[in-house]
Amino acid sequence: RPGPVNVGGVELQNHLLLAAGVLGTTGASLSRMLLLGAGGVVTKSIGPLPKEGHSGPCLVALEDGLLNAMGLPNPSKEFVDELAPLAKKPVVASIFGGNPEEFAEVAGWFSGKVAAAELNLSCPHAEGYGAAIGSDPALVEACTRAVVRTGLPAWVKLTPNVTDITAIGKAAEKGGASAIVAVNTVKAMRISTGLRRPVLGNRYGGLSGTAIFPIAVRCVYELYEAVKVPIIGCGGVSTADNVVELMMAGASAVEIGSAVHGDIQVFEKIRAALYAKDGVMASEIVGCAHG
Ligand code: RRO
Repeated sequence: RPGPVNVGGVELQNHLLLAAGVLGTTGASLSRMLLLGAGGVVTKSIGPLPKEGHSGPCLVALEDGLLNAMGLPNPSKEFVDELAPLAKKPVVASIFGGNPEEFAEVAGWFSGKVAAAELNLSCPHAEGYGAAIGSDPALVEACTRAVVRTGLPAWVKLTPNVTDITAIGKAAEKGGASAIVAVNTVKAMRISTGLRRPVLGNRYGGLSGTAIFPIAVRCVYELYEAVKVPIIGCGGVSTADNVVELMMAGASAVEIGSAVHGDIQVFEKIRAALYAKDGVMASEIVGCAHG
């Protein structure tokens, strides 16, 4: 079993983190996930103004994943108080904004209160936010730099919904990112044939879960060849073998989201399997599928 794992300027309890969005809306649920085996936790994304989110249905379970269009619901600055009981814990604040100034403002609220900021430049259905910014290398670089100036390590979460994810990763690195998180959800849609209308209130949204795991592997593999900063894999991880596979592609740590919906014990289970016997030898396996 490893001691603390340092990734992207954050000391984690192990290589597994709770992904943004899932169970990250209260301090109590974040604390609980740390007690249940997560090595670190990422909050639900917080933005410059309170936001209600989209009208429902917002979350639909599919055969092999989840389809969501929550619509960035968040209480904005008020959320900072939720994290007071978690001081010194491996908590990462997911943040979003519509421009570099807004990113800097929100990051400033969390500066000194969390271990890092994760820039959400990747929500697939957020007009003016998320992937709208995260597909433009110049904006990615500027938003990253604005957060770095607040003093927080900046993790940058990328969208898979671009032609060349390495160009975006390089822009984040140029802006001073401490780590790259790959990936957010895949833009997707389902239609109810019975109701003759889209299943989501917002019509389209983001697909997560097992269905997107191969996309995460491909993105991490491509990024590992393009950047030097650590990569944190995310997308459809539900087993210890998935964690090892993403590490072989190049991930230094892994985030888990949808699998927590089906099984609150998933961190404990994966951790037990991953560190059985001699434990995962991250130093030997990270990136070993290359070359
Ligand atoms: O809130 C959402 O609808 C949402 C966000 Br902010 C995100 O980054 N990714 C996603 O699938 N949904």
